[in-house]
Amino acid sequence: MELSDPHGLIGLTPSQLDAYWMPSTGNRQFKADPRIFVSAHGRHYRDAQGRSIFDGLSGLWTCGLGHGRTQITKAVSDQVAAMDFSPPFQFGHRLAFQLAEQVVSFMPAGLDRVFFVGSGSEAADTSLKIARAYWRLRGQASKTRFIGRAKGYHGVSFGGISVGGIVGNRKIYGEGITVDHLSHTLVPGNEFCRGMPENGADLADQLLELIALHDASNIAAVIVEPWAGSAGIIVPPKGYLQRLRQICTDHQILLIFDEVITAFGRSGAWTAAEAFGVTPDILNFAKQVTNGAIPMGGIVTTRAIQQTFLDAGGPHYAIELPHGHTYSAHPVACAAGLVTLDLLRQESATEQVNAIAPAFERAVHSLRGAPHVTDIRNFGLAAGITLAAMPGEPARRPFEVALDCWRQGFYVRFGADTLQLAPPFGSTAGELDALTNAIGEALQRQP
Ligand code: PXG
Ligand code: PLP
Repeated sequence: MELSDPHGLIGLTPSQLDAYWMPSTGNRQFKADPRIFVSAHGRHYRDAQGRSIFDGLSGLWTCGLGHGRTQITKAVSDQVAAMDFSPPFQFGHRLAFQLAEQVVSFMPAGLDRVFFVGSGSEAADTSLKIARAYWRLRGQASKTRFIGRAKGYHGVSFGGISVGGIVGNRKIYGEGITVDHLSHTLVPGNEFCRGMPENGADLADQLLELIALHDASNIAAVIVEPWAGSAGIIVPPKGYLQRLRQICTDHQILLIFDEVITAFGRSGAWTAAEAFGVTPDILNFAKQVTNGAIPMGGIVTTRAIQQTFLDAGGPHYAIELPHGHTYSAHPVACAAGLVTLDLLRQESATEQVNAIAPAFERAVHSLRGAPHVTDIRNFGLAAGITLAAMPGEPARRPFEVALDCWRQGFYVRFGADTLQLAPPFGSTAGELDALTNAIGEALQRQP
């Protein structure tokens, strides 16, 4: 169906459109040409014009189980009726403890203490604060520096943008916290690689150079996404994460994996840590833990790290970790999380992902040779496609292609010079072909 007269059909007045300052959105363009979702079921949204839109990014990497899952909806509405809120500090509710145990059952061995927050950004700050506090409590107060990675995304708080390496997200905000960055692993020769690339494991050795520069006695932690999501699916070279793990262990630096996108199925394993066989000291999660229905995030760490806080906590009634949010372990989020984790297991989400991943890989790599495509990368049920820049406008072409896909009835994510795909776990080969065909057609129309 053609888009016509969007302002007449979206059911919003111009002043309503103006009143809402949308997050990470080109507000001028959006308000001139609004894209409004009104409902979501299964793998499709419906927009204000009544069109069915295939969900090529599972919401925002959140809804791998598909939309409108009745078990989740019911758990949420039952919980909000039974107990809408419970203060998270000094008092508890059962669901938080039950969910913590459930989360642990999805984690690699050794990660068994869960701290809940409300988003991936809060998870990033929580992990960084715990890392610094851990060393201070162990008498190594000079270990305060953090090391992130170029093109990394760790949310939008000051901590997250400091360790993050997406330049556009930080340059207008001034001073952050003190951080160095490893290089990203997009190296020449790895273009159009399916899964993990062969070249680039040695880039982990840059950590040794940063240790030589600052001394490990001044470095608290390294934080990376095991595979980078927002930057357009950057998959670690074979051996890279093992090398990073080894260097961190050798030099007493904590390793934090930001698994906000990669955990709970999308990697074809319950965590990317499991998929790659590398266990961090702290693992951050969010998004898929509630299938996107209610905001929630968290970090998982080891009992040894938690014990350091308990041992240093002073009198028995004292707070050993002065950190937490009003909405930490919100009962409605916990209810959504418990059902989501049950469904992920019942429906064998990782097996679903691994069964459809080869068809997905074929479909996305069929775009090799299409106009403007300079690289395609994939892992599990996620793929990134890099497009050649228009002169002076590197971010324009992905935006134009995504708008063309939207007109064709497909929601795909665009960011900087890439398109990103992360369809729901239950997607069919036919749907994935239709999705990549739509991108192919849009590319053909590009000047
Ligand atoms: N870490 C990672 C690895 C993420 O992907 C966050 C932290 C922050 O989570 P919150 O819940 O604070 O947004 C994320 C979030 C994109 C896109 O375009 C990705 C995210 C958020 C918005 C857009 O790929 N990931
Ligand atoms: N700002 C003020 C004035 C507050 O009282 C609070 C929490 O009580 C916060 C910020 C933090 O909000 P949250 O706990 O939701 O992160």
